[in-house]
Amino acid sequence: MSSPINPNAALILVDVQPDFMPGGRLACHEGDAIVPGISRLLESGAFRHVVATQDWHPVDHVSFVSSHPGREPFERIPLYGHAQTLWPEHCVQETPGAALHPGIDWSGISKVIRKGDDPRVDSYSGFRENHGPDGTRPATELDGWLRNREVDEIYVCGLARDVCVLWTAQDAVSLGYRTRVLWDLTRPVTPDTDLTTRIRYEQMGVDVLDSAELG
Ligand code: VGL
Ligand code: ZN
Repeated sequence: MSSPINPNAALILVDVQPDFMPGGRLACHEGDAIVPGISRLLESGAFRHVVATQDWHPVDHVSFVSSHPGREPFERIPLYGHAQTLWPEHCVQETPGAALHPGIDWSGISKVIRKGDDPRVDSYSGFRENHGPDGTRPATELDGWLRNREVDEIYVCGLARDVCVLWTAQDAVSLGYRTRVLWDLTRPVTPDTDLTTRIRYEQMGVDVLDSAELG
């Protein structure tokens, strides 16, 4: 994997956390299968800039079904004029399920972006929170951090392929980054919609490739 990857490219590792893996509170289908490939990619040193996002919720977070008595997990409700999925409690701040996955050596990464810590607002994308009570989507530090380093190209992977990876890629495209998703290093919450998910990436102008194609 030693490769001619653009030195102005960044790798964004989205929500590689135990709660999104088998045994976790909001397990993605085969979520742990991405861990060895991500480790290899980090060890290869192929990317100058590596950023991890970390889903990081307070216990009373608005996205938790436990905050909405009488509702079922995965039900969708209207919230601030948009649909909000009610998730099982996951990635509660300071719990083991919210840690960056302990099977990966994170020491060489450049930046960690924590998201979803406002109890009133969900946050899928690494770039911007979801819509809040005032109708805006507040930015995280990610875009500014990347621009300060003249990053113009982004490779995204992690969890989940149909939620946070998708929203992160979508924002990256709209912010003008050349955007690619490393498909084999992602897994979905909902595997039955995988084909539609893949088409959505392609329709937004995201290159879909496998990590073996790097270099
Ligand atoms: C995610 C649902 C809720 C994700 C985070 O990382 O894809 N999905 N919070
Ligand atoms: Zn979450």
